[in-house]
Amino acid sequence: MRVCIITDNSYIYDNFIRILNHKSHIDAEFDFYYTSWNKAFKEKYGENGLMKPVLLKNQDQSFFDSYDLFISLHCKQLFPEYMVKNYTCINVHPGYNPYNRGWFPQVFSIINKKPIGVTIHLMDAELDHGDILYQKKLEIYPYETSKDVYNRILETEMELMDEHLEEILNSTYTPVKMDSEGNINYKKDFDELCKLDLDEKATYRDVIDRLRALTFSPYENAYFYDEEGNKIYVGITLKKEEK
Ligand code: 0FX
Repeated sequence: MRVCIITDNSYIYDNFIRILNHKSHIDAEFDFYYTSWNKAFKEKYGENGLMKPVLLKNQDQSFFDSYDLFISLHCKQLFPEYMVKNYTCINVHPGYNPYNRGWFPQVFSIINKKPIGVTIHLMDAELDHGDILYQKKLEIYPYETSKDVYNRILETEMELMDEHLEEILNSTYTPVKMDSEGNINYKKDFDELCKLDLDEKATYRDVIDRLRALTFSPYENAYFYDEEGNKIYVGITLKKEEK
């Protein structure tokens, strides 16, 4: 069988290759693609290396017909409706569907306390939607920032892929419908969170949660403007006492 993997995340690409190297019994050919506008990948992998650029909406039927399975491992592109309706497409999503689907799930889970984790699901035409194949919930600890939680999510994604790859390739899974539509966040919701209103009244608990949800070095997320109009970025450091 031929499998098309599309990823825009280096950690995931490197670790997925490592997983495949340990599974020499697998009888499948894998082609790897990144999103053509991903500049970092273009610089790293060029046009004709092991990874190739692709723009899914510009591909013709012969491209899609040449694969038995498509897997999105943190792909920047939305898969076209034609593709998800006619081919088996699987998404590895850094969130616990149906909660906080969409943009940066752990950021929203730190704040709204909805479950976080990893979901591997069949794709349909809606965002981070479709029958669930595998899931793992993770806890968020009070001393963690968005980055700490995200790093554990990535590790868990790779663990789930390692555990279930053969079943995914052989379609020996049992898809389960989402029990509700859950909720969805967009980039504009994240951008709103980043704007701090210095006059807003809140508890320390809420302020610490908001700041840790937005702390992800080297990104500059939360900010306010000082009286001279300077934009001041804010992050937080949390440290659990060593016992
Ligand atoms: O690999 P990924 O998590 O994102 C990719 C795709 O780019 C994205 O479109 C897709 N929805 C996702 C499943 O896979 O990497 P990232 O660099 O976009 O984000 C990783 C984390 O970095 C994010 O959870 C929060 C943090 N971050 C990212 C950006 C761009 C920030 O805190 N601020 C930012 O401005």
